[in-house]
Amino acid sequence: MTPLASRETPQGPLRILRDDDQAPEVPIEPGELARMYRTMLLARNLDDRLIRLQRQGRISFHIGSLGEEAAIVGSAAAMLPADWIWPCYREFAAALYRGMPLEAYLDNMFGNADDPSRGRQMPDHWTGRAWNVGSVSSPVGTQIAQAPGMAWAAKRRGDDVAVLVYFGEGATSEGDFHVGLNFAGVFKAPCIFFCRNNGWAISVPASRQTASKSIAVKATAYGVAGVQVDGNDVLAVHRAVREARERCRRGEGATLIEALTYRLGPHSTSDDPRGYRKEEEVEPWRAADPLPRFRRYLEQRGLWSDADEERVTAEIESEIRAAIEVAERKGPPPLESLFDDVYARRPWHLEEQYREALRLREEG
Ligand SMILES: Cc1ncc(C[n+]2csc(CCOP(=O)(O)OP(=O)(O)O)c2C)c(N)n1
Repeated sequence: MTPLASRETPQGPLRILRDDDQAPEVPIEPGELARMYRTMLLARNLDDRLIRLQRQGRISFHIGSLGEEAAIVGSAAAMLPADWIWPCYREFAAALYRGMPLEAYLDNMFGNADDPSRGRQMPDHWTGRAWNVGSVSSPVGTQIAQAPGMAWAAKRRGDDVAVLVYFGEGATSEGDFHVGLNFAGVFKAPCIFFCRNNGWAISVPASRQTASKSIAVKATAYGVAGVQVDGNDVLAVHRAVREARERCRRGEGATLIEALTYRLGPHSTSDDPRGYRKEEEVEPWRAADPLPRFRRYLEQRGLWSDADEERVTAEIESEIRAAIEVAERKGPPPLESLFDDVYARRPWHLEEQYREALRLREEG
């Protein structure tokens, strides 16, 4: 089920969903399984809609999760409400799973007046303190060093809080990867490092990121647990993260999880992967698409049907349509807000610029 065998550890990644779509002893409630699948469907529909909005010039950018939905939703579903997640940028489905409303996500996509980043960030740079979701940062990998700091603080306070941090395999070539994992290893921070190894960092293949056999094997050097999982098997991802969460609770510290998956789409709305990768490489991963795979499992357990698929898809489409309509109508943040949130007390030079901006607006 993971066509790029060259990225596997010798023992192979953890799998739960078998080739016959059955899975033994899945300790997840049927209602939660359906919610996981629904969120994966929502992510896929959102990707499709947002790419079209970008092509119509209604948003400026989108960075999607096509093909990576199992890795993203399976991991988010395994965390507890008091936990935190530190996203990369593809994990909007994880934030939605944790309760971030669709409208809040779309507020950021439009950079409108209700966007928590007040339109100062690119689209797909959402954040949500209310749902324990850290802010997406543009520089690759910075969150890998921030997350274990937060996890260590929780440990010092004696809170049962763990932190899940997402990143791609390209980010493992950044210094932050070493800083974060080394810190977590030394201080036994309750942190789960979740690498979505999706084969490509824009146009650079995973094979150019490391000479190691895998990303997971690097855990040994940092003295943390390391697991490689089939990232298109939502149940295996859930189990790997839940077990890592339990290690955090027992005070055993961090885990590095490498989820083998594949970026079926472009890096973002700004590139065309046909310029750097061959269609023959993509095809087997289309056949390993995590959505139909999970759906077949749910169907054979009697937890999902064609009628459910049709009803839920229609629900999702109308939710997305309604939320886009509201977010698009809100308009941009007020000009004055440009000068807020920088200093507690505005210094004289900013005060001057502020007055100048108001004057220019009045003059039209
Ligand atoms: C420090 C830094 N270098 C380069 C970039 C440009 N850039 C943005 S995303 C990206 C690829 C990241 O790949 P990966 O970490 O594998 O994550 P993926 O996009 O595959 O999910 C690059 C090089 C950046 N944003 N920050």
